[in-house]
Formats: sequence, C-alpha cells, structure tokens
Amino acid sequence: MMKGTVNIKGVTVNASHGAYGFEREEVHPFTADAVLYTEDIDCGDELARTCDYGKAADIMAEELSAPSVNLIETLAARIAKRLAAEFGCDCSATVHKPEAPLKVRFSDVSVTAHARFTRVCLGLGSNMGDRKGYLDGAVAAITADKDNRDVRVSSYIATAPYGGAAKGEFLNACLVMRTLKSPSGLLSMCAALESTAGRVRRQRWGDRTLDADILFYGGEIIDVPGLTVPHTDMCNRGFVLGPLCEIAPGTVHPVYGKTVADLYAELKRREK
Ligand code: A4P
Ligand code: MG
Repeated sequence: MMKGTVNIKGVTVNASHGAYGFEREEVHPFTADAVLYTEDIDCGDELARTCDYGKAADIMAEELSAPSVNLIETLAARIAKRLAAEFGCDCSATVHKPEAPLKVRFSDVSVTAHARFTRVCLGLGSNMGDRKGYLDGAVAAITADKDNRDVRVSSYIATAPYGGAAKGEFLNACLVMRTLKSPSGLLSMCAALESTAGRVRRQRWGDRTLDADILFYGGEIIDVPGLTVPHTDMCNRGFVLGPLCEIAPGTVHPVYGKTVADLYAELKRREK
C-alpha cells in the first residue's frame, strides 16, 4: 500500500470563540486546515478506501460552529481527534484566528493539534460469574469505541489462579489494537470496562468479574503513580504471554528488548 496525505485547507466559519467576554458578543472568522495521513492513497480509485474530503470538511465546519469555547487549541484538538476517529488514520488539524484581538499588527495566529494512533496490547481476565460474557462484553465495548481501530483478540484460555489470593479458575485473553487514547485515557477505559462488569475491589489479586490491564502502550515505558507500563510481572505470566503470543508475537518488550515470542519461550523453559 502507498502512504499519502489528504489535505483540506481554508474551511471558514464565522463564530464567537474567545477567552474574553467581548469576543463572545460578536462573530469573527475561524479557519481550519487538516492533513489526513492515509496508508492507502493509491486506493484503486475507490472513495470508500480513502478519506472523503467532503465529509472531512463538513466535520471541520461543524466543529468550528460548535458552542463558543475559550481557545482555538480546543477546536484544533477536537477536529484532529474527530477526523482521525472517523477515517482511522493520523490527523493534524490547524485552526486560524486572523482577527484575534492583538495589540500589534499581525497577519494570522494559528494552532495545530496532532491526533496519533498508538498500537497497544491489553490483557483481560475473569474468574467470577459469566466469565465468557464479561470478556465478550469488554471486547464489544472496546470495538464499539471510535477511538479504537483494528481490534484483534486472542482465543480465550482457561488458566489456574496465579498469585495466591484468587480462588476460581480464570478465563484470560489478550487484545491488540490501535488507539487514539492517551495512556491515562486508556486506563480510564479499562476502569470503566471493569465497573460495567460490576467489579468490586476487595483484595489485590483477588477474585474478579473483569480485570483489564494495559500490557504495552506503543514502545513506551511509563512509571507514574497508578500506571506502570509495560505491566509489571507480565513476563512471569503464561496467561498473559500465551494469548499475546497468538496475536502479537513480534512485539518487543521495551524494557527487556525481547519479543513476546522469546519471552514466552523463556518462561516455558523456566517452568519446565
Ligand atoms: N495499574 C498500574 N499499572 C497498570 C496497568 N498497566 N494496567 C494500577 C492496569 N492497571 C494498572 O489494579 C490495581 C491498580 O493497578 C489499578 O488501580 C491501576 O491504577 P487492580 O486491577 O485494581 O487490582 P488487581 O488487578 O488485583 O492488581 P494488579 O496488580 O493489577 O493484579 P494483576 O497484575 O492484574 O493480577 N491469575 C490468572 N490465572 N489470571 C489472571 O488474569 N490476574 C490476577 C491479577 C491475579 N491472578 C491471575 C490473574
Ligand atoms: Mg489489574
């Protein structure tokens, strides 16, 4: 496939965005440009396989016409994210405010926002109630979320509880996809999936209707309060590496510099 860009320039709407009260009382022109980074520009002359610039322009105009906001940063971010979600490709959006209330002569001010997809891997586990139903529900919700694309799911495997606290047998699966979500946005999505499944946290590593963990977020190493990526201890867990090996064997663990396939082979050797 051939990469390329679809470019839309100069979509203009009169609106009253601005941080100052007086800006909200009158209308000024706001102009948006967008660049859509498609993987398939040589698309067999089929509109459905590329980014329809008519539809993109409508979305840009709709976002510029939304109720007033303080900052053009907000507009640029909304446009970039919405176009990326709509067309499933990275997008940069620029919003211009050529009549911004500056004290000096100027020709234009603008801001640009970049919406980028990141390839991520998630681990899912359930050992209470309708385990398959909870995993199916999580997969359906992840797939329905427009921030997520190209969701691939491993088979579901039954595994003995690991770590001591949990009692019932687990059903585990892994999932790989591209997402527009930030790491904290993805963690919030995981927490929302768990609460939809009615999870109650009683004990660390205890029984649960659904556990959704971030295994990899691109090649990033993240260690902040409440989020450690790659997921700690994943290299010691066959119930993670096994399903992950089915769908993402070549993914490199950014801390150890080894592929999932190699880590799984090493774990199996250690467990012999
Ligand atoms: N957190 C930090 N990093 C992450 C991350 N990468 N992804 C924080 C998701 N969450 C992350 O997790 C505690 C906190 O970890 C969260 O609030 C989040 O901010 P939790 O889900 O509330 O508690 P937990 O799941 O009991 O603890 P933990 O440490 O996440 O346990 P694990 O590692 O998820 O292990 N045996 C089998 N066979 N199969 C299993 O799936 N799972 C566990 C739980 C134990 N034994 C198992 C299985
Ligand atoms: Mg967890």
